[in-house]
Amino acid sequence: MRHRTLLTVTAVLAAAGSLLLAGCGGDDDADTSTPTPAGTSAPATTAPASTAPEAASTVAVVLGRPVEFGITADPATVPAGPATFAVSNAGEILHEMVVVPAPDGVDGLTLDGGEADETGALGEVADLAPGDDGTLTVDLPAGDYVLLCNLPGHFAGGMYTALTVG
Ligand SMILES: [Cu+2]
Repeated sequence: MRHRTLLTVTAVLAAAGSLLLAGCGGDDDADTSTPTPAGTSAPATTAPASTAPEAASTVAVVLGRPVEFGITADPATVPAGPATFAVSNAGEILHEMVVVPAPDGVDGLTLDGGEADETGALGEVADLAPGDDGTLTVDLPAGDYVLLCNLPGHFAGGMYTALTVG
C-alpha cells in the first residue's frame, strides 16, 4: 500500500515534470524561432582613402525612391576626375548601383531580357539592403554615364539615371 502511494506520487511528479519540460520546450522553440535581424550583410564597398583625393566630387545617389525602382543622382553633372558616390537605399528591397559608360545613352545599354550591358563599368556598390548605404570612389573620364541597378528586373523597371561628366 505504502509502496503504491509512493509510485503514484512519483508518477504525478514525473507527469508534472514533463509538463514543465514541455512548457519550457515550447518557450525555447518560441525564442529560437524569433528571427534574429540579419546584421550579417557584408559592409558596402568602400574605396580606399588613398584613391579619394580631397578634390573628389561627391554625388549623392538614392535608391528606391520616389518609387521602388527609382534612382536619383545629385548632382547629375560633375567635372572629370575623382568622384565619390554616396549611395543609400531608401527602398524596401535589395538594390545596387553600377556606374556604366553610356556614350549612346541608356538605349545603348539595353540587352535582350531587360538587363543592362555592364561592359566597361567603372565600379559598383553592390547589394545594398534597405536602409544601408555605401560609397564608391572612381576616377571619371569625361563622357556620358548611366547609374543603374542591375538586379533582375530592376533596370527594365526603369532603375537608371544619367550622369554627365565633364
Ligand atoms: Cu534595384
